[in-house]
This record gives sequence, structure tokens and C-alpha cells, in this order.
Amino acid sequence: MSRIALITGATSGIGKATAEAFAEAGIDLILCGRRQEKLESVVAELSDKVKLTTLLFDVRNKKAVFDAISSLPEEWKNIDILVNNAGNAHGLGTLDEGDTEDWDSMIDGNVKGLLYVSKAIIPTLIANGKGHIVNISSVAGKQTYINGAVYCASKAAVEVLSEGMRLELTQHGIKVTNVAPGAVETEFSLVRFKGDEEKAEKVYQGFDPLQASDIADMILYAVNAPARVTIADVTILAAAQSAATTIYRK
Ligand code: NDP
Ligand code: 8X3
Repeated sequence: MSRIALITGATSGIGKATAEAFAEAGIDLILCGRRQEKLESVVAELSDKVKLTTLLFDVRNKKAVFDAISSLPEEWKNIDILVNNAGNAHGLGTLDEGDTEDWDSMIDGNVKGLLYVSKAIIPTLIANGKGHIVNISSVAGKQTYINGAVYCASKAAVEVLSEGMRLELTQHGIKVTNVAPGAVETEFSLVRFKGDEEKAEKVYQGFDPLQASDIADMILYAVNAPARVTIADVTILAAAQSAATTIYRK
């Protein structure tokens, strides 16, 4: 019987690449995001491979999260894999000059949103006595960098939540994998710099950055590992990257 995965942030970057990798592996997909046209284009791309459905919600909106997940038809309710990927950085700057709206977006999206989606799905995993949660953290959750305190704090929270989930859920046969990528070339920097393409492109210049598919490959490996194996915590860096903000550029 094929497995069902729910992926948040499936409209671009790591989430979309994970949908593509899962579809190749025959995993049916519940794709989530806020941009409907992007969700539809991923469905069109993958619909000849697996069964797909979509949920449109903002992870920051608690009611929308619970309403969307409880609206799933019966045949989609038995989720096997949850990929908590939705999230972004908003802005890069000091705390005294930081925009509190940006802080709200990061804390509400990267932390509280991940919690809401998890709370909506964990009871099903427990009832089924099996499942796998993959949380997308960041190297920024392991190493704080200048001007990134709030984003780093939000990802440090994801690290802690991954540990907490593993402590709670192992007894129920549920695996928890924390994935901490370094610099991945996605829409991430475009969002961080509020659509400034020049600034965003500079982040990935002078070295060979990670691609979203590199992270998706790792996620697929983790969810396909033998039953006796939990891939608990993985950091993936670009080969030219030695720490969160240390990148050797040519
Ligand atoms: P992208 O900007 O390409 O993708 C972000 C995804 O998250 C989009 O699909 C977006 O969908 C979704 N999303 C963002 N905010 C919300 C929200 N409030 N509600 C619902 N969905 C939301 O970036 P990445 O693929 O790079 O980012 C994916 C994850 O990887 C993030 O958690 C990020 O922090 C993490 N990460 C990224 C790294 C990088 O260098 N790129 C490195 C380490 C970690 P939509 O806009 O349609 O809602
Ligand atoms: C994204 C990677 O280093 O820009 O989490 O914060 S970084």
C-alpha cells in the first residue's frame, strides 16, 4: 500500500523538490501552501506519478490550519509522513532596527505554524502507531549569525521541537528527523530581501550552492530508511560552506 505524505511549503524550493522526489518514489501527496496557482502547477507536473491533493492555508493562521487538515476526505486522513518545511526568513538586521512584523512572520510561521500543523496530525500518527515527522530546521538553528537573531532563534526552536517530538513520539512508533540545511538556492533570499533580486542573487554568487533537490534526496533517504533506523539529525552544507556564514567564494 502506498504511503501518504503531507508537505507544507510545497509551492517552491525544498518543499516542491521533496514533492518531486516523493512522487518518483510512489508516495501520494497532500501539498500545502498559500499560492494556489503554484500548488496547481506542482499537481499538474506530478499527477501522472501519484495521487495528489492540495490544501491552501497560511500556517500562521491556527484556525485555517486545523480546518484545512480536518477537511481532508477520509481516504487522505491516514497520513504517514509529515514534512514541516513551510517557513522563511524576513529581513536581515539588528534587533534595534528590526521590523516587528518580520519577527511576527518568522516566529508565527517557522515556530507556531510548525506546531499547529504537527498538533493537527500527531493524533492520527499515534492512533496508527506509526509515522514519520521531518522538520526542516537550518544551520541557522545551530549557529547564530549577526543580523539574523530572530530567524536563528526560530530555527533553534525547530531544533528543540524536533528533540521534544522524538522524546514524546518514539514510544508510539513515530520517527522524527531534523534536517538542517546550509545555503540552498531557492526563493528563500528573495523572500528575506523582500523581492530584491540583486541582493538575493548575491547570496549564491561565487560558489556552488546547495539545490533544493539535494535536501529532498536526504529527506527521501530518511523516510525510506529501514524500520530499525531513525535518521535523527542531519546538517547538509554546500561543499564551499564551513559554517552558517563562512562560505569560500571564488
Ligand atoms: P522558499 O521561499 O523557496 O519556500 C518556502 C515555502 O514555504 C514556500 O512553499 C511557501 O509557500 C511556504 N511558506 C512560507 N511561509 C508560509 C506560511 N506562512 N504559510 C504557509 N506556507 C508558507 O524557501 P526554501 O525552500 O528555501 O525554504 C523551505 C524551508 O527551508 C524553510 O523552513 C527555510 O527556513 C528552510 N531553510 C532554507 C534554507 C535555504 O538556504 N534556502 C537553508 C536552511 C533552511 P507559499 O508562499 O505558497 O505559502
Ligand atoms: C537558511 C540558511 O544561513 O541563510 O536557513 O540562515 S541561512
